[in-house]
Amino acid sequence: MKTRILNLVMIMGLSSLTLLANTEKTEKFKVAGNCGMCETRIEKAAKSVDGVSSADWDKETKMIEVTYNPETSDIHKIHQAIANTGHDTEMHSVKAEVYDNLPGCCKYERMSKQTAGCCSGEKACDKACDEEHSSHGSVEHKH
Ligand SMILES: [Cu+2]
Repeated sequence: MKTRILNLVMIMGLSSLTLLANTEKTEKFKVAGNCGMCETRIEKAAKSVDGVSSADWDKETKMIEVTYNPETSDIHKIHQAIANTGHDTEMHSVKAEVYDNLPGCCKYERMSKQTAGCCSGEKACDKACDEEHSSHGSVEHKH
């Protein structure tokens, strides 16, 4: 009887683990960049954010696919981390001096300022978004 209860507890534990894993979100967005060096830099930046389990940037399509846990991380942080290393994203543009410090081969064509994701005006910024943005350091925001 005791083992049966134990088994039941284990099964419940396992299924809640599965539930946790299911809360992971995968999102794709555009990140400006050129070469393999950019790819390494972008993916490293994305993965440096807590809660991000994978990041894969494609230098042909300029799209990054990130898988993260929305409970411990959020997409803004990921955009911000990438922009901090010198790469424009749909939400954040890089400060000129950060961009200037990139190696020559990585000097990509700057993204148009019109593409700012949450702040494009199509979708009003919510409070969390504003707070997140107000804490920006080296990132220039597109408001
Ligand atoms: Cu590069």
